[in-house]
Amino acid sequence: MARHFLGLDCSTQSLSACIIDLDGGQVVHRDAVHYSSLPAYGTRNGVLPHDDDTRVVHAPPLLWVEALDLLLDRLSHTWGDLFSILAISGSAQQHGSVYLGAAAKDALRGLDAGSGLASSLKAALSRPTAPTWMDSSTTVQCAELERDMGGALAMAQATGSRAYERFTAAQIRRFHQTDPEAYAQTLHVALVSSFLASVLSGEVAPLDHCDGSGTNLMDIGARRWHAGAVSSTAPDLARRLPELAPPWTVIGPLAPYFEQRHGFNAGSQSVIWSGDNPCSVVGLGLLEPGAAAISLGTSDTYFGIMKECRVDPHGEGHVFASPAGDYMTLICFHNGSLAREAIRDAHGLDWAGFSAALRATPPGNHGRLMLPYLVPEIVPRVPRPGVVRRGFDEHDRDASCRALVEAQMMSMRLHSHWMGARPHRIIATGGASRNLDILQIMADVHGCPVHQHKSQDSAALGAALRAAHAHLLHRGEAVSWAQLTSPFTNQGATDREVRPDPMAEKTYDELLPQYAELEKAATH
Ligand code: ADP
Ligand code: XUL
Repeated sequence: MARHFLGLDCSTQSLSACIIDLDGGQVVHRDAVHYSSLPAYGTRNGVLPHDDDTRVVHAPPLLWVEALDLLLDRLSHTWGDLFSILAISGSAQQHGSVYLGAAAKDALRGLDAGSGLASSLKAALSRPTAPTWMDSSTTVQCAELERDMGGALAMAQATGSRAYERFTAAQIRRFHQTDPEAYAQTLHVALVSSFLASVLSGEVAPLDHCDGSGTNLMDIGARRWHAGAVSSTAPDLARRLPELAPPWTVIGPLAPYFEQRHGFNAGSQSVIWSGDNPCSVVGLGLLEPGAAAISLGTSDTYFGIMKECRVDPHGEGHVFASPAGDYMTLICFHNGSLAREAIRDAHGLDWAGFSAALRATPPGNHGRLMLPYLVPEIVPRVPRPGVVRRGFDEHDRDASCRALVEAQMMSMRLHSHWMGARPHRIIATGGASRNLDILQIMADVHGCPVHQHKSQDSAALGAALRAAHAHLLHRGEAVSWAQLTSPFTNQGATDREVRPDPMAEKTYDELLPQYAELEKAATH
């Protein structure tokens, strides 16, 4: 019988699934539920609008669990019997936190197949919404945390990153400060990944080391909670945090709910979840230093592998534990796909029109530059939105589209210097990686070939591969990451490689210092 594994990806805008056949070395099914198909939760692009403060960006956890029921229902119709799935793991948007109260343990243990996940878990939450990675409302708390840890660099050396607004520590601190009663009612603080793993397991689940690295609370070298960071974040936090565990941990069998409602095998395993960027590392087969990956999802991220832990001296980048056991570097840009969509929509274009505008303008855009901070930016740190244009105005459609994408790519090149040698190859993934005109600018700015990953869902694929890896290890079988991932990630005949144009490369080498100057003037 074929050995099937399911990977889920709870991302900002959708929940997706990827089923792999391990022996056939291929993805056998994919499906997704976009959160806009659950309008009762009132989200836009997967998050809740906040009337008073645009820096506050939360999402309702019950939306994610209702999407899970919907997706699993769909899978049993569009793919077939879920009985053959041996193990499930997942990938989730990083940093976001879910707050569970006294009723959580019983609610998780007693998930009711008749009423569904959302109604079974309603009473489990001590806070109805979860702050997400898009939230930038905690600048004050970041300063307080860094002060307590002995400064930004000390924080980075201890936890892999300086204090960041979206990281879980600052979010927990703000929650405690603004709503101490609800904090007191909170028995468990989960991350999105460990919350959904808890639902699948029917018990409070551990958090994997990779997603733990996105909290500012984990000792990045020792991979355990950092006592000083935990105690300075909020009172009695230590007992509220999940256990930390390696990314190949089998939590146990799936909760009976999933057999009763969705037809899974009672012995099917629930494997620890991880963050979406760490899962992409596996899904892209990025196991050694040298190549970099760029994910063009709701956020744009730039990441690579590092053998030993070396933090960014400027404090802009992060070091995370990697799912294969060593380290990964990561930089996250807030103005990613939604900024591209905003400029596209402002000029009444569709993606074909946006691409046509990129093709109608030359590399370097005649020196026209943009700083595209449509929302507060993470890197460089820009607390208040503001768009800067040099040499054109907002009505110039073609110049705007090119200036935006060039800015995004130049910013990635500029802010990834600290990672060391420039990559010899970039692997592109995420929703916008299907756009070859964007990938051409990526190749030209970075001066190396860009490999378009076969599919845009490397995070869900990575989760499925992690499920297989944990399952095999649990059975005592030797398993190498390279062997496991290569049938799924090797470049095949259908993949595209976008090569840099030497003239364009030269243009960008000359333009980069000007972009850096403009950025410096606007952000200092
Ligand atoms: P996430 O995983 O963060 O929810 P995805 O990786 O699924 O996001 O990417 C979704 C984004 O992909 C959309 O917001 C959209 O802007 C972008 N996208 C989809 N198709 C194209 C295209 N042809 N060109 C550029 N961007 C695209
Ligand atoms: C990474 C980050 C985002 C989220 C959402 O640090 O904040 O990439 O993981 O995808």
